[in-house]
Amino acid sequence: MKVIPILLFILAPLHMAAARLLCPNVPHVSTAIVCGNACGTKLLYDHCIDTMRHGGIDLSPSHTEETTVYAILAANQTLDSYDDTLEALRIQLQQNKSLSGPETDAYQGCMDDYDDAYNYLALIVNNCLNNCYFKKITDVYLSGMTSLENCRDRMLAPWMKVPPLYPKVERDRNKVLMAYLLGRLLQAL
Ligand SMILES: *C1O[C@H](CO)[C@@H](O)[C@H](O)[C@H]1NC(C)=O
Ligand SMILES: *[C@@H]1O[C@H](CO)[C@@H](O)[C@H](O)[C@H]1NC(C)=O
Repeated sequence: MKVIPILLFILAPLHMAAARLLCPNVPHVSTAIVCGNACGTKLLYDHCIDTMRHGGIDLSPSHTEETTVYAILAANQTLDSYDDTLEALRIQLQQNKSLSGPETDAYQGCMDDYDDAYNYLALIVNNCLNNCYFKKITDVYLSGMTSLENCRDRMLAPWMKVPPLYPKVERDRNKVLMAYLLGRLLQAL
């Protein structure tokens, strides 16, 4: 398991998404504009709008937010989603007496994959987005997405019984994809 020590210094600023950021030269736009710019398909666009609605953003065309706020919101929701999956993995490992050996290994491996994915994403929120530092965002996102895909592949192994956690992993991949697309807008500025 890879460790990323720098990120450990703060988790509190995750809650700053609600406060308004002031990153220089970042445009303030409506939800429709930011989602239109980030997403190349109608499916993703609708998913983006849902993410913002769920985050409590005012969706009216006249309401604008700094693009960073949207990116933090999507990343923050993804972290919450990862937490939910990690908890479900923990419950399987601790309470499910019918897991086979390979299934136990797969779930244990996924715990490590998710720890990595979580750390990469926390790094993005704390060190990049909350610091108005956008240069490395897509690389870090891609590393985190690779960790999730490792877990997805474990879930798809032939010896896995209809894996109860597979839908959560798929949900998380959709969420992190959205957060990545919004982060990419910032890196491209
Ligand atoms: C994301 O933001 C919400 C609302 O501000 C907060 O309750 C939640 O704890 C945050 N998630 C994380 C992982 O910090
Ligand atoms: C426990 O693991 C078995 C084998 O993978 C699975 O079929 C079952 O759905 C799991 N039970 C719960 C409560 O998740």
